[in-house]
Amino acid sequence: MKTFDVVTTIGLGYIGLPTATLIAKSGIHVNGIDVNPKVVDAVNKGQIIIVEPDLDVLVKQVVEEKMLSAHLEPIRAEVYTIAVPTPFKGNHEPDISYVLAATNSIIPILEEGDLLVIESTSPVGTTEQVRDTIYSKRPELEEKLFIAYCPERVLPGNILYELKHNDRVIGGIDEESTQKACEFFRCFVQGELYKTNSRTAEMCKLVENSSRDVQIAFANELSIICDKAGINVWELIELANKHPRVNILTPGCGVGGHCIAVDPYFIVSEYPLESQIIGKAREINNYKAFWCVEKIKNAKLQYRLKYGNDPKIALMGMAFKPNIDDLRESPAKYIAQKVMQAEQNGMMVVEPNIAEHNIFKLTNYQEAFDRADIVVYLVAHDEFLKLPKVNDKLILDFCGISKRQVLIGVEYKKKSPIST
Ligand code: SAJ
Repeated sequence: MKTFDVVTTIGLGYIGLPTATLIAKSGIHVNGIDVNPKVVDAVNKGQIIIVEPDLDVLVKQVVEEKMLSAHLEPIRAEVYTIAVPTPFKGNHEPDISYVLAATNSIIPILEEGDLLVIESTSPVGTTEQVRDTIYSKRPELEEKLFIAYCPERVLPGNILYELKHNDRVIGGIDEESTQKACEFFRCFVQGELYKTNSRTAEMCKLVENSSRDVQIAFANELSIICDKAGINVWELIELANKHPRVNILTPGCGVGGHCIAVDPYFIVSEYPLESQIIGKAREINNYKAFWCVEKIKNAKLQYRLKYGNDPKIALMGMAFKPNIDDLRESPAKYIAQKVMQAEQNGMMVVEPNIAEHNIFKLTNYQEAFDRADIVVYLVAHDEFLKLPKVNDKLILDFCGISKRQVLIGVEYKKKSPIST
């Protein structure tokens, strides 16, 4: 099998840097390229500016061993990987300009026999577009390069493990490209490598995240129906999931992050008439956050009508999912913004995973809980599970804290009637 000596990885973010590090660890020299001088400086000092367990130790090690170095401009290699962001524009259309800019930056240094792998989440057809872009500028290389698409599937917080152990889907622009890319990934991936073409591999990534979005939308829709029907949705889902072929996910305050809340639009924008369920799931998951805002405002109004004064409200959690510090596309942050736009009086914002925030003044979770008349659970952080169950406060539980408290045996602290 072919061995590889030098790789250039473009984009040293959440995916690119761990990937570059893992490749370097496998004994291949890696040139990491990033447009941000701060990232380049940090990596060359063996440091990182993102939060990911164990990555700092590994980066330091491979930099000290001179297996990884960072640069602002691409350096000649035999394999190039692209892991740059693909955001969407205002109208939810994918923006592949970073992928094309990365491609253009290496076109002058490409040579016959080189392999190029795109890892960025991309709309269907991107790899072919990259191929056409390269061959239009370097026609002498036509059919002499290997070009493939191989999406990542890692979960932030567990990236190093998953990069190595997850199965991968690899799709080339032709069979030779697929084969060559498989040989490359075999150098540092232990999971299975499944071969396909580039369009299927691109769609596969989009479909994985859309599938999860649709499933979460089902759970979120149930939570809204059950609220109207006077049914405890957590108990309902637990019971329904006793069926051997039913597995309903967990409702929350919406869907956040930079993947599941974004990738389905790459399908919807291209196939608007055909992607009815995928589009509707996006709507439902976005609506869930709006619904939570209305619930909080309504609870506040009810309290004011009953007691003649404003309640103190604790908004528990700002991250886009439990036990992380990442606020990107966070529905909890959106909810806090909307609720506080209306009125800031008596509002307390809690996020135990970050020390400070440039917009919100953060309150310690225990203090906020103790002082609050209304406790709103937005994110199921572990810290909140330890808080006592009380019935002298109104609890708005949008993320299933109460169910998890039952599982770990948290008892009621007081026995007075619910007062709203
Ligand atoms: N969520 C719920 N209920 C659930 C599960 C999740 O409301 O039952 C919410 C979370 O709170 C969060 C959002 O969904 O707001 C997304 O969280 P997640 O843990 O489902 O996914 P991400 O965005 O951290 O990572 C996803 C993963 N994709 C799939 O599970 C199909 C990961 O494997 C991908 O690599 C990643 O997207 C990516 O980079 O595309």
